[in-house]
Formats: sequence, structure tokens, C-alpha cells
Amino acid sequence: MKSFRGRPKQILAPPPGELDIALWGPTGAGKTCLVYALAKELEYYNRTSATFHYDLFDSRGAPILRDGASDQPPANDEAKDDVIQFVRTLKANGATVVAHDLNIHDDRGLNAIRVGDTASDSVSVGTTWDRHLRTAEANMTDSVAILAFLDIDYERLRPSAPELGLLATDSDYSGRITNLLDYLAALRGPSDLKKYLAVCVAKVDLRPNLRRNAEQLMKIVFPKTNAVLDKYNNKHGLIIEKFQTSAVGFLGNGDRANFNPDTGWLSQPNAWRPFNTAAPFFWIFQEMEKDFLRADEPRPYPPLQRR
Ligand SMILES: Nc1nc2c(ncn2[C@@H]2O[C@H](COP(=O)(O)OP(=O)(O)OP(=O)(O)O)[C@@H](O)[C@H]2O)c(=O)[nH]1
Ligand SMILES: [Mg+2]
Repeated sequence: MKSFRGRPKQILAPPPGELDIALWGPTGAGKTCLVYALAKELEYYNRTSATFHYDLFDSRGAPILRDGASDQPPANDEAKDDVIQFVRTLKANGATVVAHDLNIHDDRGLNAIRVGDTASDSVSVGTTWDRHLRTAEANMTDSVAILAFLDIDYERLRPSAPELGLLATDSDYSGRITNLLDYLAALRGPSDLKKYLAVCVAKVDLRPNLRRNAEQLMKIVFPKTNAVLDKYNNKHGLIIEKFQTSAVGFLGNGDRANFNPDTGWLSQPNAWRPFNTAAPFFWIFQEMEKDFLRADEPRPYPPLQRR
């Protein structure tokens, strides 16, 4: 009988199950816009990667495309759950390398930032807001990964108004994110379940002079919050990584944001190229796939875009 030498070539199959991802961050931080921009940024990687092709499909199996980009930001009316399939194929033969069924829980900031906030007890049980908060907490509980958004443009908000879902200072962020991390740490209990927290410093296009990596940027703009993140990282099953992102991106290779403050969205829709919106997702996928894909056949995702 012929014995196998090495492992068969085609073990590439999707990991089973759905991947819940919850978004955390104040109102207006850019949560909805980043998920919207993801499909557009994948087009960029499809153009530049020699090896891989990336697709997003909606719940009916239709490809999600962002052609004819609008000059208006995506609608952001209420909390919603996006059901999206992410598929990675080999350009050479179209074989599927991996697929992830994503449930993206995109709550409004007011609910998201109250998760773990003991002051929320002041909200009487049974109110609409209370129910929204419970949904937000359930989403954080179910999700293996959380994208937390820090708005680099926060200084325009003075003073902050947490009761309206707005956070304006590093201190506000560090307080709220401590609540979130305590909540997640307490959830874990005796299990060795891990939670992945991708912290996104969003809207970096608005501060192009701060051309540094996410770690350095955090130290400058969100020093207190950064210290909290470092304190919790790799403890209580929490794995934390930092990113800088921009849903609108930059024009050409320059520093100029592709952003029109009058419309709150793209100044040049035809030149839309989001910046690092895929990176936090790639990081999560990579962590999920570590135990799954062959160790001798690494399938790295594209590196971060640098400026
Ligand atoms: N400059 C810049 N502005 C952005 C970016 N992303 C979002 N914005 C602006 O921020 C506004 C709010 O973004 P959303 O994505 O709707 O914010 P959100 O976090 O979903 O807010 P809630 O749903 O209210 O919690 C948008 O209408 C844009 O004007 C970005 O990458 N750069
Ligand atoms: Mg939103």
C-alpha cells in the first residue's frame, strides 16, 4: 500500500463556526464607517497581492462591493448586526484558503461604552435604553473579538458627555475601557477562553503630522488609556493589539486626508483608499487560523500599511 509522504496538498478548508466580533467605542468614533470601508480596502489588496484574493459576501451570498463610492458617509441610524462572509482564495487556481462567517455587532456608541459601567445601574430596569445595554453586553460576551475605537479627533468634543455616548478626553477613554476590560476579565471565570481586543486609533487622516506606529501614537495621544491596555494585555485571557486606521484614507501617497468636513466623508470619492481598516480583521483571522492552518505552510496576511 502506498503511504502518504507529508500531508495532502488540499487540507485548506474553512475553520468551522461563526466568528462574532463586537464593536466598542463612543458615538461618532467611526465604527460603522470602518466596517463599510473594509470591502473597499480589500480591493486594494486584491490589486497588490500576487498570491491571494479576498472577498466579502452578504447574507444572501452576493459580493459586497463599494464601487461608485458616495460623497456621503454610510447610514448609521441604529444598532445592527452585519452578517458577512470573508473568503480568502488563491489567485492561481481559485481554491479557497479560508472562510470566516462574521457576525459583526455594531451597536451605537451610547450602549457600547456603557458595557461594564456600574453607574448604568442607575438606569431603571425595563427601559428601552436598559434593554439596549443588555444587548450590547450580550454581544461583548458572545464575541471572541472586539474592535475598540479611539477617536483621534476627540478634542473637538469639549466637554465630553458620556451620558450621550461621547468621550472627549484620554481620561474618559481610560475609565470606560477599564470598565470594559474588567467586564471581559470577569466573564472569563475558570475557562481558558481567550478574547481578542483590537484597539483602533481611528480617523488618523485628521492628524497626518503624527506619522508613527500605533504604539507610539497611543503613547502621545492616549497615554492613560495606553497604560490601561498594557496593564491588561496577556492577563485574564485578554490579548490586545493596537492599530491606526482611517476609513476615508489619504490622497495619493501624500498626507492629505481624503476627507471633506462639510459632508463628513470623502472629498474625492473616485480616489477612495481606506487605510488599515482590514488590518484589525486580518489580525483576528490570523489568530483564529493559527491552530488550524498547517504550521509548515504559513499563510500570512498582508502587513500593515505604513506611512
Ligand atoms: N476624518 C475621518 N472621519 C471619519 C472617519 N470615519 C468616520 N468619520 C466621520 O465620523 C462620523 C461618524 O462615523 P460613524 O462610523 O458613523 O461612527 P459610529 O462609531 O458608528 O457612531 P455611532 O453609531 O453613533 O456609535 C462619520 O459620519 C464621518 O463624518 C475617518 O476615517 N476619518
Ligand atoms: Mg455606528
